Amino acid sequence: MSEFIDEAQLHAKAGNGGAGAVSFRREAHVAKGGPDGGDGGDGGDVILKASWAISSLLSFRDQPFRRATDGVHGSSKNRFGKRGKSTVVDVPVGTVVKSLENEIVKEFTVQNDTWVAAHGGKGGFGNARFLTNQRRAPGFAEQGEVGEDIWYNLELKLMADVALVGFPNVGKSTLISVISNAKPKIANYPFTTLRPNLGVVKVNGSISEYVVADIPGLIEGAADGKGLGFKFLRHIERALVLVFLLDLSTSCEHPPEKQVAILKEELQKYRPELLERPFLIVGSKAELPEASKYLNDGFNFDFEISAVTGLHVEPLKYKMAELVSDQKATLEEGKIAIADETVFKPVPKGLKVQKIDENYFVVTGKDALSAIGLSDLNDPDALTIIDKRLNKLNLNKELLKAGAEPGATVEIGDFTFNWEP
Ligand SMILES: Nc1nc2c(ncn2[C@@H]2O[C@H](COP(=O)(O)OP(=O)(O)OP(=O)(O)O)[C@@H](O)[C@H]2O)c(=O)[nH]1
Ligand SMILES: [Mg+2]
Repeated sequence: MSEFIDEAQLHAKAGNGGAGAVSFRREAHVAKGGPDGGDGGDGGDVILKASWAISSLLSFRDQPFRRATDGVHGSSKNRFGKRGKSTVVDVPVGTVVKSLENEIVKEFTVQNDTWVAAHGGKGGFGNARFLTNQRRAPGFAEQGEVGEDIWYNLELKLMADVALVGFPNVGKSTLISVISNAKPKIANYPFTTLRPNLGVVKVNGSISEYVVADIPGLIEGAADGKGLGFKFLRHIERALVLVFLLDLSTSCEHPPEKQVAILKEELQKYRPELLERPFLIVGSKAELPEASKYLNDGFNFDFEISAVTGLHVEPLKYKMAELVSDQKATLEEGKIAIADETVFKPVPKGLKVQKIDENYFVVTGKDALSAIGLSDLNDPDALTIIDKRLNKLNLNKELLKAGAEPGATVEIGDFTFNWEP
């Protein structure tokens, strides 16, 4: 079934945190009042949310980039910057999120499940936060943290929402080719389709979409193994809606009424529950003159279509969407589980030391970058704070482990210094 896996990439960029402000109160009789620089706001997150309304990853293939907005900088008079707005991105239930190294980081198995794909950066502290007894006039503030910026691989095992069931050569593949993105082989002889085709149907742009399966034609005795269709009946077991496509031309050996009776009987023999699903009775090739014979003899069709001329194809498409969404609405949460195990892999944080050259080291990692994120790196007080923070992150230990010697050049982001343990 591997050909039914939908794949796409997601590039999630969360908002950056706003910077803290450096500001001093203005008072009539004091040259420089106390610090009153407010904090920056946090950046917004990029959040994924599972939704039945989406059936494929097509929208990510069109455009993989999803971003949230930045936090606003703090300002004077202790005014905090506003938080950035988070972005909620709908993904189909059944989506598996993997890192670029192909490790599973999240699976969406139930409706409305949410997960943060990229965390917004924290807003920086304003200079008011750095006021101490010894430090009356801190001349620096914290920069906002950079929001996470991460690529993911997305995978989805496509499941049919609607199955087209019919005798060979009735036009199933032709129909799926005009309503969906599937491009199956079409030919005027029975058993053209040898394997199921899945196609995604988009209705109203991308607000609602569903997956249609075109399976090989069924014939009398299919449930007992006759023809090809039997092998593929299992593909329609999970379909929410069935469409019986009946040939109105003279090329089928049975009239439509007989066709549907045989099809239902075969499904009944295979798995009786299949007949409890909502279904539509659709006449195919309705534009042919010979079709009028059946259309007037009292048998009731839900739709009489022509995939070739497009007759009634649009209303059929909408009706299928309606039945699918009704069915999905009644589905219990958590009915579909794709894998037994869910592995959560935290996004790398902390600090990492890499040796670049003789006694030259580069430090990366989110926490290390945050630690040096102060506005004025020449301010001695600011340097003391950075020193304390890096100590807390065990920078000294990590540098020793990496083989650094006193005097080594150490680079963290834009900040370079000579290391004295
Ligand atoms: N006149 C007319 N011919 C159609 C229509 N739809 C399909 N056909 C023709 O019917 C033949 C069979 O079409 P397919 O779509 O391959 O039929 P199928 O049901 O997928 O057939 P199998 O894969 O063999 O089960 C082709 O020659 C199509 O061009 C239609 O609406 N009107
Ligand atoms: Mg076909």
